[in-house]
Amino acid sequence: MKTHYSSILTFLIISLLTITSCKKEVKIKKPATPKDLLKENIIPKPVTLTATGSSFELNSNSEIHYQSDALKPIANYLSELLQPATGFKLPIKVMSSMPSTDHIYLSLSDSIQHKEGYLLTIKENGIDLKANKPAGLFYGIQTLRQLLPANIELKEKQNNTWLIASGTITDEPSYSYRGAMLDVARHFLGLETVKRYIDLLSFYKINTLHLHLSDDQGWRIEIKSWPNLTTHGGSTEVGGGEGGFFTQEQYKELVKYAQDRFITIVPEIDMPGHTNAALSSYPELNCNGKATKPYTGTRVGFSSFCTDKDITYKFIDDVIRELAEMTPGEYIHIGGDESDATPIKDYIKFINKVQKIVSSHGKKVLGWDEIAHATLEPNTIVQYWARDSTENKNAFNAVKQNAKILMSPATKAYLDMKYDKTTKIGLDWAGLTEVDVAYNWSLENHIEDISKENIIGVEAPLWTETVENIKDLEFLAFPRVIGIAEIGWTPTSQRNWEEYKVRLGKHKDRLDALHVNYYTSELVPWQSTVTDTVVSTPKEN
Ligand code: TNX
Repeated sequence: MKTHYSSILTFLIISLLTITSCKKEVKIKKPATPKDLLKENIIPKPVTLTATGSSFELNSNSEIHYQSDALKPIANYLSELLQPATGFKLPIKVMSSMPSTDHIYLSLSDSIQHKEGYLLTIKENGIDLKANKPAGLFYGIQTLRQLLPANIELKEKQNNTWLIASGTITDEPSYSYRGAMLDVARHFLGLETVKRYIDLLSFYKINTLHLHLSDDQGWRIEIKSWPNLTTHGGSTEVGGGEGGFFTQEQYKELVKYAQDRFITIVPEIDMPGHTNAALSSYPELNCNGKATKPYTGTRVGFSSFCTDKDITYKFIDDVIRELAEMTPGEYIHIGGDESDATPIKDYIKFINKVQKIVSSHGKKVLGWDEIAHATLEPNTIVQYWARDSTENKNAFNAVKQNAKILMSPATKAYLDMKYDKTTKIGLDWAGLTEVDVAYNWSLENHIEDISKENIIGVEAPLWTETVENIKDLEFLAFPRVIGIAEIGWTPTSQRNWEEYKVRLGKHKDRLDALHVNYYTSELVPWQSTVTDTVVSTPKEN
């Protein structure tokens, strides 16, 4: 009997131990909180979205796994992006296949065909992001960023949970060139300002930043073989301020910074007009051999290189060579606009010669649409900036020569136009450009007879006659440049202003968290979802 009791007791103890130890093995999963991917507000709008009605929770146990060493920088970028607001230091690990559970996996796959496309699959137990190239992973990450609560953008640790709606997103851009242009010549805007702009542009999947590096009022890039360009030519700006310039080291730093965010820098040296800063730095570039006076006003069309002198082409060859050596991107922009002080036959000869110089340094030419007067080299791109259809003939000439067009119609894409009569900074020569006007157009329908095959993409220029600092820049660029980003990415058939304005309005929290000094247009239903955690930015303009 005694033995019997003791064996029952032993049995009970063993059973109990087994049960408790088994329990330890079982992972208790919190029930997933439902979230609807279709209610998220992604800009640019992705090509397809499928919701599965649940969510993935990013937490302190999450990890970022990447398929091969080449993807380490992007895994690192994601981990660092998520750290400040979540407080999680998510480990990054190389793993040749998708982990079974709870992690974010970044991989490359030929099943994604577009070189900038991505496929994002979000499940309760993990996130799978695939792309053809690292650029696509970067874009998928920007989408992921927009699926997290807006306070993910804050720099201080937040205490909320980090849910991402589940489902699938397949996405790729309509156009390969999605750009912004910044004029650092009229007012010099330094390294930190340009980096900040790059950060904000990359959030909306813009992939090119064109820097307008020289104009009548200032020369902004160090050229070692012609040092007076910056010591003298860089020392002025509109209004008589002290100007400034990028050293070659700083320029290279910018190129790298942009590259890390999948943005290509396109440097512009504007010529033969818009050249007073160079003409005042080197007398030999003038036909009369005399240096001009520095210029700090805002007129255009009065300056020209001397197109008959050999020294002019020696100078241009040196400048383009030094620039090309520091520029990994395929394009050098040669300006060519508003050359009213250059007779047309000289202008044509000049543009033909300069295209050859650019090709000899292994780069392709981009130029404002007037360059279509010349004989275009096979890969030259023509940037359309006309304000109305009477000015379309340059674009037609370009297409006749089989050149592709970069679309920057002044009435839609010029970020320096005022929003309305009350806007304190900006110009109005191309009209007033409210947020709806800047969005409500499409690249392939803008010029009759110029269709998608002729167009490489879109660029939004910001000329800085009235822009003195980052706050001015942000006020004119945002939110219009966000719409331009969507015009370049999302198929026209999937866009309309009524739907877009609601989505844009819901980016309020993100723009506030990023401290962007955007214009709070009355046409946009700005809507906050997390007012208590978001730091709002005082508006300055
Ligand atoms: C025209 S657009 C210019 C610039 C001015 C701008 C001001 C273009 C190719 N040239 O020189 O800064 O207007 O909006």
